[in-house]
Amino acid sequence: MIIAKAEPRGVFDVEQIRTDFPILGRPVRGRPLVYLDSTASAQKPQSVIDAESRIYATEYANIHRGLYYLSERATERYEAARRTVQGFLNAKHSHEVIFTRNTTESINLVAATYGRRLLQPGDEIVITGLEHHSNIVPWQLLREERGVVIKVAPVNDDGDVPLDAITGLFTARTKLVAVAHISNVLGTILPVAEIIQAAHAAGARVLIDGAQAVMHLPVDVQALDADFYAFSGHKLYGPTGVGVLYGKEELLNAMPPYQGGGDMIRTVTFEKSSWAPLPQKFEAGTPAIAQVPALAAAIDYVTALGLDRIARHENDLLAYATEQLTAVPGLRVIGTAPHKAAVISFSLDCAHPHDIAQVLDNAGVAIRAGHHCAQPLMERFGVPATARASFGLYNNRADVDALVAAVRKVQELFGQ
Ligand code: 7TS
Repeated sequence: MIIAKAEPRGVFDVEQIRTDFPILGRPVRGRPLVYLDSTASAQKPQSVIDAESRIYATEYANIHRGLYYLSERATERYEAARRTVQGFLNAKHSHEVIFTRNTTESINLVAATYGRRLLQPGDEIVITGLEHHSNIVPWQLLREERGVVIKVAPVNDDGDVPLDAITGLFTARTKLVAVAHISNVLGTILPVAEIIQAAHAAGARVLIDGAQAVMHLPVDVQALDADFYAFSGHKLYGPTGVGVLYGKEELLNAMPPYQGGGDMIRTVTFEKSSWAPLPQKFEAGTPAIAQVPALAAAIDYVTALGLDRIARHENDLLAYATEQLTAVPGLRVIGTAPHKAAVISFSLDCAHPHDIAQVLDNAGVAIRAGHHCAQPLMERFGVPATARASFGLYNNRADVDALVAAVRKVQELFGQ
């Protein structure tokens, strides 16, 4: 008899997982912490905290330079982490993984090198109306310097950007398409595989801002055929101060260095310098020596849990939270696209988002209120700000219940 190998149910033990995150055990304002701001930055499991402190305690020295034991060990850890990221993104080569400070720096790197060297005045960059400022402003700086043209694909009332809203902007001058994989405000998941395919057919390169994607779904840069893919460690349960830029080898080789300094050169004379090969060419100066291996520990952590299972857990929370919140009178959910990650922006007709966040904070519930570094998107929806609850792998239904109870309290306090 053949027994079908069923997907184990209930093995995603969120209560057990929560014990991996020491901060979730601390009270806030005398109440258990309900952390619903993972979109801004995620909390860290003990294994990540340990990985970073282990480097300082046992294996710390500057990398790539010292011909002695500790420096060799630290260099090995750093380069092993690069291979971990390579595997995580399924990049073809480890030298296609560049360590940066964060997503912001990864995008600025592309704008300052690929943009400055390879784009001409009049060339067009297509973005969407739901981008974070870090995928808007670098292109505006480039526009001031190089005279490139920025075109913006509109967001519809659901918070979606249909494929044809993007491809409809393509012309013979379109050279780069730079889009978020997932919106940090609305949770909308953009059809990046289709966007990349269409952009390539139109002769354009594509940068994906994956800051909000890598923690919610598996990413395969080769299957996507992405030209550039950027993310931050701190949103992926990893340390602050380290981010990643993936770029195709041929593109990275064609690009000039981003910053000049130590580690990125082959030879230096006062007349002329030459550059180190990838990835060093883009990693000038002493990098995040202790944080990079801790990012690898974060990747190991989410990989062991399984991104598919994390996504299922978060989708369950999203559905539950959406149902509960929409039952609150006067509450408007902003962002109702069919494909969404576990991020809910909302407003109440009786209270400003800052008031909502403050009342929730008194109940120990941490949410974000503001424009979320997406001011054009706020304008699109005609609101100055939203309240935003976002969920990570460690959130549970009790967190949703606490959120909804606190939102109902806002209604009581501010409503008629
Ligand atoms: N792109 C997206 C889609 C983001 O959500 C963010 C940060 C960034 C880029 C920039 O990431 P950083 O690590 O370089 O700062 N988003 C948020 C947020 O939603 N609330 O705080 C930061």
